[in-house]
This record gives sequence, C-alpha cells and structure tokens, in this order.
Amino acid sequence: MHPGPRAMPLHWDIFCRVIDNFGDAGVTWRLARQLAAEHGAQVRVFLDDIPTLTRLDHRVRPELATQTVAGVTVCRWSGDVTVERVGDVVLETFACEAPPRYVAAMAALSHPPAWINLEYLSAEEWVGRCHCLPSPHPNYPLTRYFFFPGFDEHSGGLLRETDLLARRDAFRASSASQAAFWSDITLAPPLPGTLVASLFGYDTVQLHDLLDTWMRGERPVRCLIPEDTPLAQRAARHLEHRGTGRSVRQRSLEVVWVPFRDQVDFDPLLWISDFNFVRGEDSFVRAQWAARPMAWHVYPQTARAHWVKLEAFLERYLEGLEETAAGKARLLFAAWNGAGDMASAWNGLLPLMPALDAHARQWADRQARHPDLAKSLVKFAEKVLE
Ligand code: TRH
Repeated sequence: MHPGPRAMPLHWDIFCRVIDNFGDAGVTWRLARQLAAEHGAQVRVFLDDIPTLTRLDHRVRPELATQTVAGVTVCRWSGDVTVERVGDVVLETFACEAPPRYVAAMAALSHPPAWINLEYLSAEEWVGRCHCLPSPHPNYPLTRYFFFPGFDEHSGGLLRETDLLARRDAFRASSASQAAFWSDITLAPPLPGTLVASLFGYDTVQLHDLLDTWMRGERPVRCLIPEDTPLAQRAARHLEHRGTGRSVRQRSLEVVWVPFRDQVDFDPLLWISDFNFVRGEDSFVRAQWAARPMAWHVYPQTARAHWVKLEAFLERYLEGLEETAAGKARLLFAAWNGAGDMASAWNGLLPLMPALDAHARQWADRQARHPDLAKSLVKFAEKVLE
C-alpha cells in the first residue's frame, strides 16, 4: 500500500507504438497533453515513431532522442529502455507492451506502479464487462488493468479537454474567429447557402461518387480535404487537378486541399464545417464533440470486425433520432464504408440535415455528462495506488 494521501503530482510513463496512420500517436499525444495541463501530472511518452508525432505537432523535433513539449517529455523508444526510474502510473496504449527491463524494474519496487493498458474505443456492449479487469502477470507480483474508452458509464469515457465545448461554442459565435480560419487558409468565407464539408478518411473509390454528387447537386459545396493523404490524392486525380493551386471548382463543387494542421488546431476545421467525414479513433471522437452531422470511416479490420464496431456505434448514436433520418444516416455511413450507393445515400440525407444537426448536438451534450477519459484514468490510477 502507498502511504497517505498524495501531495505530489503523479509521474506517468506512457508507452506507445505506431502501428500505422496517426491514431496511435494522436490519442497518446492528446491524452498526455491533457494529463500534464489539467492534472499537473509529470508525463513521459515513450514513442517508437517520433516523425509521426511531428506531423501532429510541429514543435516536436524528429532528430531529438528526448525533448519536452507542451509539458510532456517525449522519449524515442527503440528496443529496451534504460530505466532510471519507474512511473507511479505505467500506461501502455492499445496493444503495446512496456519493455521487459522496465517491467522487471516495476516488479522490483516495494510499491509497484498502477499498470494500465488503454484499449481501443468501441461502442460494443462487451466493453462494459471488460473495463478495468485485472490481469495478473504470470511471473511477477504485478497486476495489469485493461481500461476502455467508451460511450457510457460502464467505460472510461472519451477524451475531452475541460474547456473544449466552451471553445467550440465561442468559435461558432464569433464571426471574427471564423473569418480568421478562412483567411488562414487563404480563402474567402463561403457564400451563404454553401455546405462546408471536411473530408478525412481512408482511401476509397466511394469518393468518386461523392464528389460527382456534390458537383451535380443544387446546393454549393465547399469540401476541405487535408493534404498529403491518399484520399486527397485520389480527389486530385478524380478531378484531374494537376496544377499547383490549392483549390478547384467544378460546377457546384469547390474542393480545397488544406494543409495538415497541428493537432491543437484540428478542431476548428470540424467546427467550421456543416458535415464532417472522419476516421479511426481520435478524429472520430473530435467530430462528435464538434456536434455536427458526420460520417465515420471505420478503420478496416479482418473478418469484417469493423462492421460490428460500426453497427454498435450507430445503435447508440442514432438512438432518439426520428426513424426516417436515422435510416438515411445509416445508409450514408454504410455507403461511405463501401456498402451501398453514395449518390443516393447523400441525396437522401441532405434534406434531413437540420434534424441530424440537432441530434448531433444532443449526442455531444449527452456524452459530455460522462467523466472524460483523462479524468477517469487519473481516478482509477489513484484508486489502484491507494
Ligand atoms: O490516422 P487514423 O486512421 O488513426 C488510427 C490508426 O489507423 C490506428 O492504427 C488505428 O488503430 C486507429 O486509427 C483506430 O485516424 P485518427 O484516429 O482519427 O487519427 C488522426 C489524428 O490526426 C487525430 O489525432 C487528428 C489528427 N489530425 C491533425 O492533427 N491534423 C489534421 O489536419 C488532421 C486531418 C488530423
């Protein structure tokens, strides 16, 4: 047992391996920054792919083995690590494992740390049964706990900074902030009546139909695509856009390739949009806090496991939405993930946008009543350390 109440901030050591894309580093970085900023935690992140983090935060320098950014110490993780001290809390993100030498050092302590594995986000019902389950180590007197983000009180909740929703609402209420956003990407604000859509997803042929539908539609669409992604390249090929310009206009559609933003500046892209296409885990959660209609490109998995995840999310997300709108939304999510006709799915949903918009707001408000993931983790770690 650790003696007495804790006067000192907790030391967190977070281990993260980048499997692909940005989500592993993205979730880790957001959580680490929040633990440092809001909980006074001393955080070290051991990461095996620093250049990916540099894409998410230009302050991170890929050539440095150790550096401190946003109050978080970032250490390059290659192979085993030298252990000069063990954290009070040791967090492995997703399926990664702390190095053997580090685990041995944990076991040698008279007060071992709180050892937690943070799992992927899923709306599936089994999450509630597995959240916080202990797993004793086969060789050491150590217990690792499995911690799940999620959408209800039987989970650890979602990542949400304390001031996030206030910042969102202030941005939406401020024409100056919105004008600054447009001017930052060297665009005039859209003409009234234009639908602004952000488009961040995995590479998919469904994009062709979506762009063609927007092109032919009556309502003008301004589509913002993050640059240097396979989807952005596909859009350029499809629209035969070979020039150096950042945007192209074809009939009702204007496509704009926007520079990939730092993670701290990502939200305004979602806040300014009327509709957000997002993917993976972190952008998916941010779009929910943006409280606008959305479509989720689920990270493709073997044996169609991602369809089960999508279904479980829709089951929760669409609850309370009027039946016709819920049905149309379901068709759009399915089509964007490769099952169904994109044109009819979009055209079917478009007239129902106001209902979806109100629903997205209700969903965000409802989710915000649960403790956020960082807070839940801190509380759980403190309980384990008691
Ligand atoms: O990049 P993702 O697809 O990430 C992942 C990984 O594929 C991972 O292996 C998988 O397990 C997981 O998804 C489910 O999508 P995600 O999670 O949305 O991460 C993208 C990150 O990039 C997120 O933190 C937001 C950030 N981002 C920016 O910071 N600036 C930008 O301009 C954009 C478009 C995104």
